[in-house]
Amino acid sequence: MSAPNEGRIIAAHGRHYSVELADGSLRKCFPRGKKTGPAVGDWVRITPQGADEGAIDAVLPRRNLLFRSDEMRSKQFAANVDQLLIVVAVEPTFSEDLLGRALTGAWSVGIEPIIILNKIDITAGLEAARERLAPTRALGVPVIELSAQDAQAVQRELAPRLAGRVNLLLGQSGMGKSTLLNTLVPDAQAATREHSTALDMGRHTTTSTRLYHLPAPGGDLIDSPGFQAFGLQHLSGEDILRGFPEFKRYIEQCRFYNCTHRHEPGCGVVGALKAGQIDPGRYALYERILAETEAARQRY
Ligand SMILES: Nc1nc2c(ncn2[C@@H]2O[C@H](COP(=O)(O)OP(=O)(O)OP(=O)(O)O)[C@@H](O)[C@H]2O)c(=O)[nH]1
Ligand SMILES: [Mg+2]
Ligand SMILES: [Zn+2]
Repeated sequence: MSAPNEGRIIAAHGRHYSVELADGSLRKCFPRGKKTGPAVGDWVRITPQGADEGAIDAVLPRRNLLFRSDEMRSKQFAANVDQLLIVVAVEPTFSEDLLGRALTGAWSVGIEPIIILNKIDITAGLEAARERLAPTRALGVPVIELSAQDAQAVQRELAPRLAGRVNLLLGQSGMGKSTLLNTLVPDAQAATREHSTALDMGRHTTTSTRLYHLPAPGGDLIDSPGFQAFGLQHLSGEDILRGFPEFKRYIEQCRFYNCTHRHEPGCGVVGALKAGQIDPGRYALYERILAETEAARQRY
């Protein structure tokens, strides 16, 4: 059990945070100082102020933090995540680049990813979507096919995998993350509406990250705004390779211990690529991420 003045960040609203305490109560809390703020999922120690406010004194040690970073800025997704639910859909078309980046980001910090292929009721594009997921499926990442609007399917295929874990929904806008949340947590409906902006076409797009408690069999689910970029310039060469587990057995064949798997002679990875044993799209993604981290290092 956590101490009475310890709680968890369940929502981030720019300058202040919603902190949930052990007794279930919520407090609007402000961080002290100007350090990088906590993320949703962080456990914090607070000093209560007044009836329902508080100051965040410290962020307790985290198991992991998923974030992205590019030239312009770095953005935290969530902390202390057990499982990343990467949501793609039959339509609109998803980006394989962003999918690969989300996988790399998750693996680099030890978060288990699974993919949800949503909107399988749109049968016209289903086969094409499956084909685009094939290289990822070949890595052994579970792919769950469902329709977020089909409550029975969601309960059957997804709910048991979420129990006892902190799960983060991540994906491009319009893939159906919030729809899934609303199917899993019927009480969330009001909150989603409250925290989203109605656009023309009656579309609701999520504007802030928030953690919800799932009904039985349980677990926590974090909904997040759709992303359009997933820079990984903070990763080391080793971190990146953790994002490409299919390279591992070929790396053992590289001539040089410090091989970067691009132009070096005797590279096992390049050999496997030429022999058709490594997917060219995955290899191209590796090259892009590596180039990005090198460019970042030259700037500093
Ligand atoms: N046909 C079909 N439409 C769906 C399904 N799931 C979601 N949608 C629709 O897809 C649109 C986008 O759904 P959202 O849940 O708002 O998507 P999101 O991923 O939360 O989007 P952002 O908050 O912008 O990141 C809505 O119009 C949903 O009704 C599905 O299983 N089938
Ligand atoms: Mg949403
Ligand atoms: Zn190599």
